[in-house]
Amino acid sequence: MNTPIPLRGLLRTMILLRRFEEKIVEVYGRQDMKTPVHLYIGQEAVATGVCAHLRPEDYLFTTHRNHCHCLAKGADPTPLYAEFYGRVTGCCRGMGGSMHSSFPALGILGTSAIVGGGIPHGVGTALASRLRGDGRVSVVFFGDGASEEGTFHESLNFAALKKLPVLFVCENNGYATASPLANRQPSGDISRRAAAYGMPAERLDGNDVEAVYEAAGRAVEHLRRGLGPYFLEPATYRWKGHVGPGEDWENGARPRAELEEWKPRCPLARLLRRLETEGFDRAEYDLLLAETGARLDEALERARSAGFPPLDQPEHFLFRQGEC
Ligand SMILES: Cc1ncc(C[n+]2csc(CCOP(=O)(O)OP(=O)(O)O)c2C)c(N)n1
Ligand SMILES: [Mg+2]
Repeated sequence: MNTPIPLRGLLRTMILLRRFEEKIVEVYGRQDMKTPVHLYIGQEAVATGVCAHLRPEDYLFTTHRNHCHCLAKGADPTPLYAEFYGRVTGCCRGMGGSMHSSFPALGILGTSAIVGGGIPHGVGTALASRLRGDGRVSVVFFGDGASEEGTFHESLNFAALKKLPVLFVCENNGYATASPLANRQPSGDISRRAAAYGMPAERLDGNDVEAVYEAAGRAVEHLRRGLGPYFLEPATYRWKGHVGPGEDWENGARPRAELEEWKPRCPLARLLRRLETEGFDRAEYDLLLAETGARLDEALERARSAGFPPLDQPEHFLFRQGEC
């Protein structure tokens, strides 16, 4: 790629993603955020590096682990937090919880917590873009577990057949709930299956935001040139448990030593080290952390102080025309 990688912009996004979720960890014990939360801490380089190439009108589909994909696409933190608190100002008006984020103005038409459920949705919007000739691309984020669903194969086959502008991003974090990949698949190489459908498929280090940015750049350019779908398989690791703010070794779901092995590979620390070799000042990083933290504290408080949905008004459940 000839254009320089916007490292500082990527750093700002990664700090936002990390601090957004750290705040959830901080407040979750108060028991007033009732939604289950599937945290993304440790995987931030993937959403950051991919979404940096997207335009506001491009479509994005994600999963139960969706907060950071939405933020990286440009979502406002306040309606996300408000949704987690079940407030009327939430992105689903307090009726969806953290697994169903929706920001139609940002091309996030709705999120499915059914594993693999977002994959055909992204193929559908890509087909719509092709028929309309509107130049939008679709990106679908999903986990290694979703590659075991039938819809994964149906969707990849159809997208390749019709040469649709859809980027499949399989975030291989090595686990589906408490099941390690090695116990579920004969070969851990998911991208080979995508390649078999006749699309470019790359495996990469999902904790290296520069590598993700470059691969996603190649992929999105391929889509925009009308050359058909593209598949990325970034390898990464989630620091928190499958659901909730714990770490999943306490309950025997995975070995603590494995988590400790991955922590030094922190994608944010890695980018910071890289920037420091170019003279980036640590004080600037600390300032960014503090500013982002203060902004998120405000968002959290604004979210928590809003009212609950009017459960006696059935029309509250209906989407207004033009909302999606
Ligand atoms: C069709 C379906 N089966 C099972 C579940 C329960 N479930 C929720 S998340 C999950 C694991 C998903 O693993 P993966 O796709 O790798 O995503 P990750 O949680 O690692 O981000 C399972 C089995 C579900 N939501 N939908
Ligand atoms: Mg997984």
